[in-house]
Amino acid sequence: MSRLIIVSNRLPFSMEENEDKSFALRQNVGGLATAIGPYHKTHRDSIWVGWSGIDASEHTKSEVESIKKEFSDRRCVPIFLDESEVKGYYAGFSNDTLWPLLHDFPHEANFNEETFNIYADVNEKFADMVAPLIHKGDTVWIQDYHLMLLPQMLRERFPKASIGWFLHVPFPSPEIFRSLPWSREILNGILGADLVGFHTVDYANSFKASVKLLLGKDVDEQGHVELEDGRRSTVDAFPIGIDYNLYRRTSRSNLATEMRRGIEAVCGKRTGQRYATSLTAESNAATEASTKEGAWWSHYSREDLPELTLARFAASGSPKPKKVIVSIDRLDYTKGIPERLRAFELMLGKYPEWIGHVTYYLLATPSRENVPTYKRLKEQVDQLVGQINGKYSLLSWNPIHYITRSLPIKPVCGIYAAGDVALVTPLRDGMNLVAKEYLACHDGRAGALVLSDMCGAARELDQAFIVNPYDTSAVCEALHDALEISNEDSRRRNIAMQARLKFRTAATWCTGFLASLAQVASTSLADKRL
Ligand code: GDG
Repeated sequence: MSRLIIVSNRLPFSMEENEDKSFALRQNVGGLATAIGPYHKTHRDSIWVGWSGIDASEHTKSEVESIKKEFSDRRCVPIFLDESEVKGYYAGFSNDTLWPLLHDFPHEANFNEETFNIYADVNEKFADMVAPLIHKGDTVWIQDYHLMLLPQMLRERFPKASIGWFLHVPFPSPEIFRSLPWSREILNGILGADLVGFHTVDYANSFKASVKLLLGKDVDEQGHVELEDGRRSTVDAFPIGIDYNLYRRTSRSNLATEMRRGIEAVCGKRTGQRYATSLTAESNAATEASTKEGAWWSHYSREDLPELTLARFAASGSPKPKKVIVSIDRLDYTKGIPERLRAFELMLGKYPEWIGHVTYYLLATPSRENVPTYKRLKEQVDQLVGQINGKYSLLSWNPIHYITRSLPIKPVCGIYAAGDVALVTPLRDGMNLVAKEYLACHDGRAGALVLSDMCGAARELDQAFIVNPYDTSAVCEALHDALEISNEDSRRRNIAMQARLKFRTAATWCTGFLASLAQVASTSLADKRL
C-alpha cells in the first residue's frame, strides 16, 4: 500500500511538560496544523514527521520511548532537536531570517552563516529520519519554509520518489529574495520537489522570476522547470481552504453559543444582563450631571469634559446599536496588530458615537515567545491596548477585551460568531485562514469582514471591505463602514464568498495538491525512463 508521508517543522501535536514533570500532548494551533490535521486524522495511510518540541538530551531513555509511543499512536514520528539546533534552525534561520524576508520585512531579517549551517544540518537530520520511512510508491509532502533544503536532500537519496513541497507563507519579489546570501542554495533545495506549490499565482510568479534571475533557468507557461539531472519540477498555485462545515457546525455548538451570548451580554447587546444594568447606571450618572441647572458642561473644568462626553455617548446620547469587533491572530508582527489598534483608536476618536457601543475582542495567541522581536511586539501591543483602554474606557465599558492565551476551537468559534465585524488586517500573510473561518461561522448570517489586501485570502474574498493595512485612515473608514452596513447588505456580500469557501475546502486543497503531484511526478519519471 502506498502511503503519504507529511513532513513539517512541527507535528500537529506538541509534547509539553507539566509542572509535576509528567507529559501531555497538546494540539498545536496555527494555519498548517488546522489545514492538514483533519486530513491526517482521517487518512490512515498517512504518517506525519516533525519536531516533537522536546529536547531528548534532557530526558531519560524510557521517557523518550514513552513520548515516541504517544506520537506513534497518532501516526506521528517525532524528531528531537537539542537546544542549539532549536536556536539556530528554528528561532534563528527559520524565524529570524526566512520568515521576515519572505514576508517583505528585509530590515528584520538577520543573515548569519552559523544559523544557516545549523538550518542545513537540521534539514539533513529530517532527511535521515524520513529516508527509512520511504517505501516504493510512497509520496512525500514537505511543508513550508523550515524545510526548503529537504526536497533536494531527499531527491539525492531517492531519484524517483514522488516529492511535493508547499509554501504556506508568501514568496517575495526576486529583488528581495536575492538579498539572502544563500538564495541559490534555497532555490535548488526547493527544486528537488516534483511539484512546488504556493497559495497564489503572484507568489508562484515571484518564485519563477527568482529561478530565472538567480539560477538562469527558464520556467515555461505550464510552470515547468527543466533541471540538469533530467528531471522536471512544476510550479503552481494551490489556494488553501478551510473545513467549512466544521467551523459552521462548531459555531453553533452549545459551548460556542454560550460563549457568543456571554460576549453579547458583556458588550450590552443583550438586555437585562448585569453588565447592561451597570452600564446604564454609569450613563445615568453622566446624564444626571448633564441636566443640572444651566448647560451641563458649565459645571465642569475643561479637563473633565472628555470624560463626561464619553459617558454621555454611552447613555442615550448615541443612537448606535451595540456591536462587537473580533480578531484572532498568532501574536506576530506580520499580522499588523499595532497598526490595526491605531486604526481602531482613530475610529473611536473620529466617530465618538461608537464609544460605549462597540467592543473589540482581540485574541492574540502567544507565538515564538523566545524570539526577541516577538517579545518586543508583545510589549508594544500590551502598551497600546492599555493606552486605548486607558483613554476611552468608561467605568463599566472597555473598548478592548484583550486575551493572550490559546483557546480551544469552540470558544474561538464563539468569538467569531459574536463578531459583527472581523478585523483581519495582516501586513503580509500567505493566505490567512481566520478570514475564511469567520465567514464560515457566519454562514447564512450577517457579519462584515474587513480584510487586508496584503494576504492571499484577499485574492478570493473580493466582497470583503478590502483595505491597505498600512493606511490607518483607510482601515478606520472601512471599519466604520463595516459597523454601519445593514444586515441585509452584509448577508448579500457574504453569499458568494461563502459559496466558494464551501466548495474549496482544506480537504479539496489536500487532494488537489496530491492529485497534481501524482500527475507531474509520473510525467517526470516517464521522461527519465526514456
Ligand atoms: C500560516 C500562514 C496561512 C489562532 N489562535 C487560536 C487558533 N488559531 C488558529 C486560527 C487559524 C490558525 O490558527 C491561524 O491561521 P492563519 O492562516 O491565520 O495564520 P498562520 O498561523 O500564520 O498560518 C498563513 C496558513 O499557514 C495556512 O497555509 O494561511 O498565511 O502564515 O486556523 O483559527 N485556534 C485555536 N485557538 C487559538 O487560540 N483553537
